Amino acid sequence: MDLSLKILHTADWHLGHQLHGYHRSFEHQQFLDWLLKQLEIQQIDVLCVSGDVFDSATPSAQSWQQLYQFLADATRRCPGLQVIITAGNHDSPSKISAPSELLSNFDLHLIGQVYKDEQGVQQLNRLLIPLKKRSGQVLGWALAVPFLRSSDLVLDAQISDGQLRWQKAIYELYHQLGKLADSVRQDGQMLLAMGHAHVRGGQVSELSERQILLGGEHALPADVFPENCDYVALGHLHLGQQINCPLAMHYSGSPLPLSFSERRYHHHVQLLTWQNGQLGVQPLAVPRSCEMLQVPKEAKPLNEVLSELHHLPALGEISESSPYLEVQVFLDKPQAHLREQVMQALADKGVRLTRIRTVYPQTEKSAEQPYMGKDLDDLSPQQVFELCYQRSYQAAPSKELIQAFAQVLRQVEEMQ
Ligand SMILES: [Mn+2]
Repeated sequence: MDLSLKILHTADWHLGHQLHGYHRSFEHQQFLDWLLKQLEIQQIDVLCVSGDVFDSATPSAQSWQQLYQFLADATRRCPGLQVIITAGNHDSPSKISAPSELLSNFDLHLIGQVYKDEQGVQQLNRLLIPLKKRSGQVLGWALAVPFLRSSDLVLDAQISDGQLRWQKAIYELYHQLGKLADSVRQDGQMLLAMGHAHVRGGQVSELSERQILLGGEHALPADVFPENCDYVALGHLHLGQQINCPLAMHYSGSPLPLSFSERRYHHHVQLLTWQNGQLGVQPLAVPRSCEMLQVPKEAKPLNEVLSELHHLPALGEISESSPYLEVQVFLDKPQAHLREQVMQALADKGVRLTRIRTVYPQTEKSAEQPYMGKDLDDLSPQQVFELCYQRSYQAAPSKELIQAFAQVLRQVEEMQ
């Protein structure tokens, strides 16, 4: 009898995402079609999506339809398939949870938040989900933990440091869940933890993770996850990567680049095979359906840029699969009709212009220098904060102030 369990770990789909105004639904559909094929070919038993299934807390009807259609196709073509989707920081906890009662009847688990009873006591058992083979046999357990907001946690008022208080509460939640799992787990059954967080040591992308974290300040230590886990399936960082720690802890990464800074990522999903108490981990590369071009490779003066653009192949009409293009121009002063000139050069090129990045010469050496020539888009909120502070007080903000800012930023992020 085959006693292996096959799990696909993915995250950060960001359905409904737009890149500089261009809808990504075609690319998402290509990914979902590919994923569906993998579920069939690889005979997957469980699909885990570790947060940020949607790009926004108010997904459009089209985004919901895309998700529901996928779930309908997946369960029809792979009878017995189990799906576990947790909410990320981009998702609305209540919207993700809304259809969960209905969908759990089909072994489709949408976990938006940590459920609490009328007395406000956490119902951790609702986050513990048996991992089943398609035949129905339980071969493991998942701690299906969504992105954790203050309202999900039991915060210890005795701890004065906000960061430590938050970390401790997350540690407690995962460790209580780990114990709960151990109380039901039988010999040879796998334990998988899901999480949507920045774990210390993870490499972030420049732009699209909304840099709520300051130099790792608000990153969680890897030991918040219980040591009895066989695999930690993470979401939030868009670069697929393994965290250097004693546990097998991986970010699957997003299946498609969500900003130009991610254009060199090799996107993949993680194929996990649990057999005889041993775990095999194998990345499966996700094909990219739309190219991301940057022309020139480095900012150049306008005449050279226009010449390079003229030399691009003429691909004709723009379609939903046309490459995206970012143009980089070096200017010594603001240039009138810049966009028109670029658009003219691109008339028959069949590429989608996302943005023109203008770079100006760096004049004086100052604390602002690292930011010179960058657009506001290029800066994280804390960089803007530091810059404003620098301008007002001619000094860098203190570490405490930076931490306080990060805390406020996190609260704002949670409210969105
Ligand atoms: Mn996220």
